[in-house]
Amino acid sequence: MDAAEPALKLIHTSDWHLGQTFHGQERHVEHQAFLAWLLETLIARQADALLVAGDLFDVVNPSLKAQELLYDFIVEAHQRLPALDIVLIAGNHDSGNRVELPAPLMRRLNTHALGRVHWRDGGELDAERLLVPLTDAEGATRAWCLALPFLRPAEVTGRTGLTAKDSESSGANDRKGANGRNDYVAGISAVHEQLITAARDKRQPDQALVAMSHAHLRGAAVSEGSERPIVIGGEESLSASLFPEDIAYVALGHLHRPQQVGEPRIRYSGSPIPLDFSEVDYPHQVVEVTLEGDALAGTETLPIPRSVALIRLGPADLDSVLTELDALEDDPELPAERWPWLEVRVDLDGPQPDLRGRIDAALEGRALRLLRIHTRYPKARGEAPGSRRVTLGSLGPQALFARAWEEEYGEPADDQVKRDFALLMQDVMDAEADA
Ligand SMILES: [Mn+2]
Repeated sequence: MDAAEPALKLIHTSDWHLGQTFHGQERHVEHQAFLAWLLETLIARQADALLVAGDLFDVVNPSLKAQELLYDFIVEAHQRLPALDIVLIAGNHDSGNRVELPAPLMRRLNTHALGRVHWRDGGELDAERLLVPLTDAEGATRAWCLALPFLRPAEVTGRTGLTAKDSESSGANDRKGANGRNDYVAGISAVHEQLITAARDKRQPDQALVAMSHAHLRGAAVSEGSERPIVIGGEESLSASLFPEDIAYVALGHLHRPQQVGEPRIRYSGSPIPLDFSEVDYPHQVVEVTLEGDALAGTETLPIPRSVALIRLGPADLDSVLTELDALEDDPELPAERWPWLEVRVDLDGPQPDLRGRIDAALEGRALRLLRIHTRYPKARGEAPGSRRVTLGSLGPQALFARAWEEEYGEPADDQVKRDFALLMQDVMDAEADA
């Protein structure tokens, strides 16, 4: 190890989902608390760069308030850490165009926002604009960030020069059709390869390569409550072998649970706040990445304090749930905007007209915010699916579609149909951005 060269320090985070509404409630306070903590952490850790691996916003048309959170943070981070490089990529929830709109302004703040990939006339990737230099406190380039925004199928499929390479999958393409998954996977893989080749050409000795991607890697654990599946999912996910050994670190976004994929240099940082009640059971975190020369020296996970608790009661019968509720400790000193979010899950034998009233009565005077009552009728199980009560809010669009399909055709939708539905849904979301 060369003692003369201090290490380069990066903080990796992703899936902020600024502007998320949670069963109708806004989460600005939680995002604000996270961003304040992040700023102090960047300062305390003397970070050289911040990498945000996609899903900056929750929707393609974020509210002004959500945009304010992001841009206020960037300005303040630059004021307090003028040497900090910030790299942002668009995720599948983001509009690539929107993320890039203020890019010229952000460059003045050492911030690089990559929302789209561009193509040269010859059909090959414009890799140059996706290669961001990461500099140390003296301004010397110590690493190159390969900042690859989320790629929509329409951006890579059917593109000459992208799919030809992957000959093994071309046979399956005949069967799957022109927009089949293999074209998409092969296209994404080729984009990664072209970007890595360009980065290798550009790097000087001792400069590290750091990749950023918003993608679903094979073998990683999903959180079904809040991740909108990338059109490809499960078996069609990408292989970690896309990132060869000479990439010192891979900063991934998309999956909300923090995890490494196979090896410590390939990681999901996970989302900074739980985006669903199913995501409360693990510590949310950012990853501190230390590079020495062109190699990874180590990673450390930094737990993010939870500013608002998420509490889930039940599932149990109403009396048990009310007892559980009574036993909960709340803090009347907390400002109302910090009161815990509460989900109450109740098993019922039949209609219970005063359900809401009894829960509300139990909550009277408590420093708790009821977000949702989820009811189940366990005794009705085993009857026709239609007799089971579900609310629209408890089903995502995918699950709702799957149920409707099964009811209509009497058999479950196959993978191709589910994929086509996901593709259509992404198109609808994207069209909203252009509207
Ligand atoms: Mn996400």
